[in-house]
Amino acid sequence: MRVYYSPKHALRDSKFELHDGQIIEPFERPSRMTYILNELSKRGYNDIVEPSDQGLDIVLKLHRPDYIEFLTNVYDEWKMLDKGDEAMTYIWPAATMRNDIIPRQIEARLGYYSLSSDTTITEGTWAAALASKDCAQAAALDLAQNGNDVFALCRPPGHHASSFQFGGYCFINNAAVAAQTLLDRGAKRVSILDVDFHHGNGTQEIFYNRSDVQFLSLHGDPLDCFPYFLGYSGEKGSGEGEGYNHNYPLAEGTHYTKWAEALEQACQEILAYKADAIVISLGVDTYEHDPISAFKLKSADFLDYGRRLAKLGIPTIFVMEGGYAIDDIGVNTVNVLDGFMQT
Ligand code: SP5
Ligand code: ZN
Repeated sequence: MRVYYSPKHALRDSKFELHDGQIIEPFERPSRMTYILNELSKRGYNDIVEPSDQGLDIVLKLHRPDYIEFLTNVYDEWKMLDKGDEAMTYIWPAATMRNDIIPRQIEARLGYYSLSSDTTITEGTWAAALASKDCAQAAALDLAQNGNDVFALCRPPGHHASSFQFGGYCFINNAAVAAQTLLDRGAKRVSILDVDFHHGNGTQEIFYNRSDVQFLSLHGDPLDCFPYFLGYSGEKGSGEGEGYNHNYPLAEGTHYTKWAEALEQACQEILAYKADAIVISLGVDTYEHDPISAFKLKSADFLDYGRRLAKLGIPTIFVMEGGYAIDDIGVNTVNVLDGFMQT
């Protein structure tokens, strides 16, 4: 399986994350990629390609132009104002206030264009996010042209990024970029299956009223788990998109047997939809030792669900999302790919 990867991910190297009332070193850090690359090389995945610049055309079909302009310029603006090293958000348009105005002040705009305070913006963040998106887009082009399954080793991740908000360590929705690229290259229907521990709120929102992309997500019950305010089972899509959104919220502490039952249901929906291609939002933070998540998957379980995904017999792109148990992130990620390749 070919891997798309850019060393430019390392340009995002934030020092601050607000977590449990303290500022800590971010869970989403550059060394995550080192562990995955080491494991890939150990198991013979040597076809690793750095993508070229894919431009912004596809991105602008998914994200609002003012959001993209904001992300392009925000760090320079921040720096000119002589603030700290990283741009941080402290206020949002809460439900009791107006959300139809975009203030001038930079922290207010950071609030307007974000959904959580776990994600700062550093000098290299936008360049890294663009390179991450290029991995997903080049992988999708490869699949569209050659029909081969591919792995987009994206960092920063993407599934929390909505049409106009960053957060949850995400800026551009890489899985959405992959799906849109496939559609633009002739696919009629694309399924996005999100197996990250957290609900893919951004992906859901971007495609909520469309029928050409089916979105399915297995995740920690948002009553208890980030991102809390989306990801409930009653969210089925709207307008044209009604019936094309499927959420499988699962209780904290869920073991593989229960998780695999939900996966089976999602697989049945994908087959009924007759998807031409599948994008897997591959977060391995479902792992039992993940520091910020609460499922109980063991390393061998990743191999098993890789096999189940292969049985669908549909061309597949894996797009890297979360996973913060760094020592084991390589083994768990490559287990999914190996399971998939074995079948
Ligand atoms: C891509 C991805 O996996 N993003 C996840 C972002 C989650 N950030 C907020 C984490 C808050 C976790 N608090 C849980 C405490 C458990 N002890
Ligand atoms: Zn996650």
